[in-house]
Amino acid sequence: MESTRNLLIEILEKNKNNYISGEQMSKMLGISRTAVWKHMKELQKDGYEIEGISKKGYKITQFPSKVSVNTLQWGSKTKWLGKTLIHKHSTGSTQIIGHQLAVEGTPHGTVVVADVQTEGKGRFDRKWHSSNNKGIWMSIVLRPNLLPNQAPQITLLAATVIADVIKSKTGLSPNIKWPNDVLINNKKVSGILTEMQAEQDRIQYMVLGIGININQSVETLANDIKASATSLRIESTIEWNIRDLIQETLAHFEQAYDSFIDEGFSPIKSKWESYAYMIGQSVRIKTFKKETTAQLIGIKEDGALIIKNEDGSHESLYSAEIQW
Ligand code: BT5
Repeated sequence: MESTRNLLIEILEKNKNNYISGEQMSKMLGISRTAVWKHMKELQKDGYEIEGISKKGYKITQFPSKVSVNTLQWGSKTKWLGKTLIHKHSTGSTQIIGHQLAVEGTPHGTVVVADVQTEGKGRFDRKWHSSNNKGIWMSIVLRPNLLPNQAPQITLLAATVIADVIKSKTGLSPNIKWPNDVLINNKKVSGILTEMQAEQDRIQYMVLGIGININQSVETLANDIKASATSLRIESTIEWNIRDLIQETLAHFEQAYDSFIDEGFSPIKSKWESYAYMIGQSVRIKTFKKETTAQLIGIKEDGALIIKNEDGSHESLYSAEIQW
């Protein structure tokens, strides 16, 4: 059923500039014309706009922007990511659901998406503004066969994926601010929160939280982030299809994750460096122990940030904030 509908969407997408008859579709899908018609009705319920003209056939005029389990799974380009998918209209935080599901044994690649989060979380218990239908608020449960100290690599991988999606879909030029911010024109458009449950030598599970501001206007951004945050709409003046961007992000993530598992971190490191923010420049950096001025040099294979202190010494940081 699901794969028939996926195929149907694929056929409609390929033929979006012309009409395709019910008979052609029934032959291509190996189902009756009545069954084709029933699938069309289901698609329409989920926001696909399909024009049907007798003797000519069907043509899709609008893909849905509405986010639902159906619209995310139909037309999805992933093999394993998001096959278990939970969509909430409103929830405290998708991270909390991700942890609950992980503890209950949900499979690797489970995705939780919300239209609005009432208690979106950043790192160190900071707040993450997640307004209704204005962005991507989602968590991915992963069960990687990695050592706990490799977890930061997943954060960096996710940042390159988000930067890639933004660049390829919108043509904008994102940067990545170590470790977990994606910026456009020096303002934060996306943040990543990586949480995990681990034993000394094994990650039990990770919950990777991704927040991307999509359709906020300057007026609708919360006051405390107006000066520091942005959205794809603010930067491009275009309203974006959130469903499409979620699917795109999942497809890119799956590909990047699989190649990370096969080929290791090197290709991601190079890509990360191509997006890196302020590399080579002097910045203020705050760690738990100190606040200092240092030059950003790059990242290590394990994801640590390499800085050059004012006395010329190099240092690797695993937890720090680069100040604005
Ligand atoms: C982050 O923390 O950037 C991680 C954000 C992760 C959000 C996702 S959404 C899905 C999942 N469910 C959750 O509950 N969380 C994850 P951090 O680096 O600590 O940045 C937090 C800081 O970013 C805040 O203190 C604000 O200054 C700023 N901020 C808050 N909301 C923002 C927004 N929507 N856009 C840009 N900046 C924001």
